[in-house]
Amino acid sequence: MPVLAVDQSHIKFFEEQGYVVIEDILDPEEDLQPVIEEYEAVLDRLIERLYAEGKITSLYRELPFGQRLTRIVAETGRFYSQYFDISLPQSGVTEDTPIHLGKAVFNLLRNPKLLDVVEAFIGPEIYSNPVQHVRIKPPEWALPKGQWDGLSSAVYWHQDNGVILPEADESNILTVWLAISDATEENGCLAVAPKSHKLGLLPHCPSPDKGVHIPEKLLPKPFIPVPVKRGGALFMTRKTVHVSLRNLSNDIRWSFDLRYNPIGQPTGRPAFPGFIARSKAHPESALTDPEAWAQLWKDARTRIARSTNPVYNRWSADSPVCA
Ligand SMILES: O=C(O)CCC(=O)C(=O)O
Ligand SMILES: [Fe+2]
Repeated sequence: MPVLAVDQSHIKFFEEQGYVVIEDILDPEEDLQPVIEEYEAVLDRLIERLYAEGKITSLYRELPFGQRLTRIVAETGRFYSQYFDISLPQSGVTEDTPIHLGKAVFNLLRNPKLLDVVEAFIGPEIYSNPVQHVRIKPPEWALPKGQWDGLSSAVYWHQDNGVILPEADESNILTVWLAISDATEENGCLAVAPKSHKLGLLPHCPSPDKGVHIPEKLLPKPFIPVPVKRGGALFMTRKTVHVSLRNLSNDIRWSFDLRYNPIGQPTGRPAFPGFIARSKAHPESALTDPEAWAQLWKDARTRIARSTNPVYNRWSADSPVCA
């Protein structure tokens, strides 16, 4: 029997502090390598297209993944986050908005070692919440100047509860921030405000160059950086106040932020598809087919593209706290 990565001391710390890091959940070779290889193919296709369009001067085949991505971002002055992301953007969705829906990612979302740990937090009826992203962040020097993109730039202070709809305010959504590369203070790991999950939902302000964020004057203090080694994860409640630090290193910082909630609870983004990842009561209800998962997202994309983009945000920039 493999040893479970989580124990009662993690759960107790999480309940008291609002976050906990658990290392060595996933094996870099067995669990992460298939995901990395899938993304290498995504980057290959993107680079070949950019080269054919004359937007870059080389295919950069000799460079490792992180340096290759960094190079094309720096050379073209553009973000490519949406080609890699595993969710749709919150605005401007068209029938061909890129999204990555590969089998290795689906297997990651339902990795049994990961779900064993999730089960220790939220129980055995586990729904994969569609509020999920991959963030492959190039070094800050390489990013387009004067532009902000939540998947590539540093993210401002927020609670995850603040970026979903009120329908999910009572849902027990667990954030699982999984490190694919070692996340350090230098390359932009997250920082959290311990015990901030006891403060309730704080006011957030929407802003085009900062995303939905908590205004500075309302921030709980102190905060502490939370490095995570690849294969480990930071777990947070939906009310834990957190931020990501800037990537001041010379390589990418790669993470997935996944969310899970007990089956039946609202996800906070009803226009997006989640799925049953594990059910002890009805094991046969779990989704196991990667194609079916990909199709759920493609259908959602078609639906959104043919109507108006839903609103995902409850906050107003006109609120006095945002002044
Ligand atoms: O990875 C980041 O930079 C931000 C992640 C985040 O806010 C989250 O996982 O909820
Ligand atoms: Fe977050």
